[in-house]
Amino acid sequence: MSSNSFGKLLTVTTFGESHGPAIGCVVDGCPPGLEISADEFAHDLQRRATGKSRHTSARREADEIEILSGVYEGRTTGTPIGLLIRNTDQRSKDYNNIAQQFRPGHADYSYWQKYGIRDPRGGGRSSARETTMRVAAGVIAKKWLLQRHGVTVRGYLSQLGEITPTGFDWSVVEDNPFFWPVADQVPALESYMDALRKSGDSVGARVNVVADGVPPGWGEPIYGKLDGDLAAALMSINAVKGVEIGDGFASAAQKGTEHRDLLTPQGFASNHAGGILGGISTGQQVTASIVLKPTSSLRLPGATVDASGASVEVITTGRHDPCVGIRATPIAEAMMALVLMDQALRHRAQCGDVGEITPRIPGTIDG
Ligand code: EPS
Repeated sequence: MSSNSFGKLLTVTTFGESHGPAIGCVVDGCPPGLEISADEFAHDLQRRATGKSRHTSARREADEIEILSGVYEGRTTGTPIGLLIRNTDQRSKDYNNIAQQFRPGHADYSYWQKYGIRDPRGGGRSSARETTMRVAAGVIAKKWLLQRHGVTVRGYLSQLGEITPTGFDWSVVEDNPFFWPVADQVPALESYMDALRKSGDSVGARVNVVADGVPPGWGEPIYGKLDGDLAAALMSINAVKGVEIGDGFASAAQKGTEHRDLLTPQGFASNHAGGILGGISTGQQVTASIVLKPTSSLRLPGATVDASGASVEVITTGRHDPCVGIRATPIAEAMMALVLMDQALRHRAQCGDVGEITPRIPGTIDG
């Protein structure tokens, strides 16, 4: 299968299936000298992992990273960094009954039509399990961005079904299993998810991700725009159905006078553009938002066809997420970090000798 790699100067290749012996990735192009140890991957991997609350899949994976290459005495050497995680809690019998059926809303049918063969155990490569290695690779990018440029990337859940935040506080996002920015709403989210799980249905969600500290100049017009790369990277996350940069689709209803971000010597007066103009960062916060579809593996029966083309009703049993978006915040952060690091290296390669450019205004006023 091709197209398992992305990036230009920092490339990431992921491999492995949800129920295979292991999943892994190769991160190539990381500059030498970055201190990194296996322990440093645990935090983000655990933020994304299943089995952390009753609101996500009950599969329990250790998600322990083995560094296979590219690191010597705790520092990157500039050679490809090989990372591996062994799968330890597959329960492939959950998929025996549906191995010859196509779940509605799932990639089963389209993978079958493309390859004429598929690994039905846990969805193979189309499983959310594939996102694990994106998060692992993202740990390297987050660390490099912070050390080299003071850039931070963080995200939060900005919609769960029809529920939206009633306020905003970064300090509570990591204190609840949803990455939700309003502490008072968490009990309501828990009740909503409990009822949803009981009903056997699933729901969609939205995640916002932002990068602070990105300097102006990152991004390559025309075909390597920063927003273009972000859109592609975020859309490549399994289950993502929509991506917005800045005000995104809301821009359709805006007037130019409302949408444009006025420039002052003290900084931009607003940030409707999401920190990107002409595909190049402006020095403002880079903002993106993604929508993940409702999980398609449902125990509620649905019409489909089987591999012989006969009409059947499919029921999916097993340990599924009623809302895969609940675990998506670290994945979106990782993809944004990887794109930013790639673009930072590309900017250095072409424009590293340009020198100081004036005038440079700070980012967004009060932003
Ligand atoms: C998934 C189904 C469940 C989840 C899995 C994603 O796995 P299983 O194959 O065991 O039924 O647990 O998520 C992970 C294992 C993970 O690490 O994210 C699916 O169909 O996408």
